Amino acid sequence: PRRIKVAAAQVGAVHRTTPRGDVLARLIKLVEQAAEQGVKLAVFPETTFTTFFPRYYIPDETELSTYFELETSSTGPITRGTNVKAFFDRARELGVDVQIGYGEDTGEGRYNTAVYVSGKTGEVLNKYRKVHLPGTTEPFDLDPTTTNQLEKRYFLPGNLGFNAFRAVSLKAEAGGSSPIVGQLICNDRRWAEGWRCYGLQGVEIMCCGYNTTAYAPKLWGGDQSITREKAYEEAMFHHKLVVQAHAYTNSMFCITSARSGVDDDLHPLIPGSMIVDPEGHIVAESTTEGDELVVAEIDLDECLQGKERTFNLGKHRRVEMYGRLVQE
Ligand code: CDT
Repeated sequence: PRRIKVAAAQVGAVHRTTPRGDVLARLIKLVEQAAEQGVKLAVFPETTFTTFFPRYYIPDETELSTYFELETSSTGPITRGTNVKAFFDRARELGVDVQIGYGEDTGEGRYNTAVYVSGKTGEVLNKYRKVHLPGTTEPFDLDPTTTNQLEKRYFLPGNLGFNAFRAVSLKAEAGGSSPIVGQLICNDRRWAEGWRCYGLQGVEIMCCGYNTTAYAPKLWGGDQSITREKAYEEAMFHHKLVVQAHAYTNSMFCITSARSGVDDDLHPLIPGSMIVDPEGHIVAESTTEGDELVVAEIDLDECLQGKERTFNLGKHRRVEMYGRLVQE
């Protein structure tokens, strides 16, 4: 067996005015809880250090820049601009691998990014920039109660592709063979293409943080009189549907981590942080909308059945029929 204890580190409400120091203290507490429970990998949400700012129209560049970490290396650690180093230092002290999402500013472009950092060395083992940016460039309206989705305004589409990597930091835990890991960010999980790119690289653990609004009829379209309860139910249903289905058809575990709760007392986000196995079953899930560590011990050997039989991609795919997938 290749058993590893992993966690989804769900993070509850973070308001536009919440000081970063407060957020960091909460994140550090989650890492400490993870270490206490013997967790070796903790996956944090998308844009974890701040509120989910793309829901706001922010014309003031001075404010907008505060939601980003300034980084000039495409693979290097988060080094400048803010105080997030304390989080990575603590994870390293405790020996916990972390994936965490944040707004990345390279000086030339801004991206919705997640890094995977080794708990053994503090090195960034991989960086991923969100490929599928949902929403619009212009706000639906300027009503402060409207949940906008301005990722296309604030970010460039990710340009690093879907590159799997070996989490060498987890080699010993994984029976001497480092787990193959993939990264997605929020809306990416709804698109089969990214999952398949990772499936083809033999990924065993998919890490995916998200901010999924629980009520935004202007974003979704359709019935504008939908109740809050129904919208929440639908958002949870689709989240689980895509994660469970894609984990199954690509024979991999998936750790999904929510930024949840009601931001600014106005903008609800679904929880639903989960650990899903390669047969598509939920093995652990969050029970609150607040900060919560969702823990499970997983055995990577469970990927083998799917990878070698039902979804043996080398054996059963018919690539000569798939040309349309890469046409405009
Ligand atoms: N952050 C993010 O990508 N959110 C989108 C909003 C909903 S689009 C139906 C998501 O896919 O969860």
